[in-house]
Amino acid sequence: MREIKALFKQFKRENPSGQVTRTEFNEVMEQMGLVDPFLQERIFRIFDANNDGVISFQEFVVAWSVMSRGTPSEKLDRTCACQAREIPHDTRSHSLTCALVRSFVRSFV
Ligand SMILES: [Ca+2]
Repeated sequence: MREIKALFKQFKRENPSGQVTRTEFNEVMEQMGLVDPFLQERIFRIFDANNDGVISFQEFVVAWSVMSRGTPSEKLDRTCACQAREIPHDTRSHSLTCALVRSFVRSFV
């Protein structure tokens, strides 16, 4: 997570608006070895709380703090709760997302 934060700061320097686009975010994830477009999309949506296609610094901090607090299980519960609000009637997709997010969260613990 420290690595993401450093990269976000770099983006902020390069982009005075302080926002990270989907393309930029995907580049960050690719640098971390997360190259699956489905996983990239899910994680981007966790961060992009207002769904405007860019991640503001505030959104980044909120998502980051959610994912960096508590036990891995608690992180997963919170992260999946976010996802459930976005895709409430697609339980199979939700389960897959949980599995993917679990892998993502575990990479930081
Ligand atoms: Ca946003």
